[in-house]
Parts: sequence; structure tokens; C-alpha cells
Amino acid sequence: MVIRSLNLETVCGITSSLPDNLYPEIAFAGKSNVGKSSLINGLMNRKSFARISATPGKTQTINFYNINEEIYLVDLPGYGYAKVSEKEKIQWGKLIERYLQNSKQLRAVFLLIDIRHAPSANDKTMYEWIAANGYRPVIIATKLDKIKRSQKDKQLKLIREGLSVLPGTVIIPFSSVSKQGRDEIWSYVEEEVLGV
Ligand SMILES: Nc1nc2c(ncn2[C@@H]2O[C@H](COP(=O)(O)OP(=O)(O)O)[C@@H](O)[C@H]2O)c(=O)[nH]1
Ligand SMILES: [Mg+2]
Repeated sequence: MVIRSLNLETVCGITSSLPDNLYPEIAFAGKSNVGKSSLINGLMNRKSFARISATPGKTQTINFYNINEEIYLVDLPGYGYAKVSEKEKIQWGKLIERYLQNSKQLRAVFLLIDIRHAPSANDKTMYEWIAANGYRPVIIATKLDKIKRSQKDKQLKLIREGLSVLPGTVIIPFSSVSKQGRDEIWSYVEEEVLGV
């Protein structure tokens, strides 16, 4: 994918109405600090267009990045941040649910899991929630550079088993440091979403 233009076009909070977009959307979900902003920056070839947090942020917004007037990358708010109140968790859930249920342009959902750890209960819930809304999530195993090459297959197996993924589920290892996996993600999007 050649990035010719990009624009953070819409930022939706808990009370905002969601945009009625013209182009296909692909969404990214995952716990806070899993590397979602880094991945989105990597896909856009930018260092810091999407915010990267040293301390995991609490901002509960859905951000729509318009790429080339062709496709939207949708950054869903992260979950699992310890300092979030019960009320904020409920609002988070409602915002994501509203998006998953109502978007007419959502074509693919990517669920990010840190390759170093087995999926958490929250990750499993998120996976099932995405599936319950009719999507077959693609798993992105993030922070690939943090493990030894010899550990990769074992960690990927841990993720598959931890989430009880359906047979045929695509898992793409990714590193925002080496950018390994970037081309594979774009190829998937080009083939499965854009049909080019
Ligand atoms: N080594 C390494 N660090 C990463 C990678 N992706 C993200 N990080 C770091 O993990 C932290 C959280 O990243 P961020 O993209 O803000 O996560 P988000 O909360 O999911 O958006 C930051 O310190 C990043 O620099 C990766 O692939 N490799
Ligand atoms: Mg982020």
C-alpha cells in the first residue's frame, strides 16, 4: 500500500454519533499498551501520527484515519487499563458495541495480542464479542522483536489455544521496531477488503 494521504478524520467519544463513511473500514482492538498505536503508525509509515503512550491512556475514543480517500483504519479504545472505573468500563463497552453493531463499512477486525503472553480473560471476551457480531477476527501478535525467534511458534500456539480460535484463523506476527509483518497485513487488507 502506497500512502498518498492520511487524515485523522473523525474522533468519536461516548456521546458522539458514529460517522456514515463512504469507504471500507478496518478496525483494531486490543488491550491498552499492546502496541495498537504503534501498529497503526507502522501501517501508515509514520512515527507518531497516532499517539503512542508511555503510560497507557484512558481516552475512550474511536479514531478514524482516512487513508488515500480509499480506506479507514479505525483505532478502537483499549481495554484492561487497571485505573479505569466501573462506569468508564461500561461506557467503553457501549461505544465499541455501538460501532461493531452499526458500522455499514466495517470489513475486517484485527485483534492485537502481545506475543509474549497468553491471552487474558479480557482478550478472550473481546475475541468472542467480535465473533458474536459476525466478524472473524484476524489476530496480530505484537512486539515480535521482544522474543527469541526460537520461541515464536510456541507463543503463537499459546495464542491460538488461549483464544480457542476457529480453524483457519489468520495470525500475523508484527513488530513496530523491525516492521516485520507490515506487508503481510497490507496484503491481507488488499486481498480480502479492497479486492485488488
Ligand atoms: N519493542 C517493541 N515495543 C513496542 C512495540 N509496539 C509497541 N511497543 C511499545 O509499547 C508501548 C505501548 O505502545 P502503544 O502503541 O502506545 O500501545 P497502545 O496502548 O496499544 O496504543 C510503547 O512504549 C511502545 O513503544 C513493538 O512491536 N516492539
Ligand atoms: Mg494507543
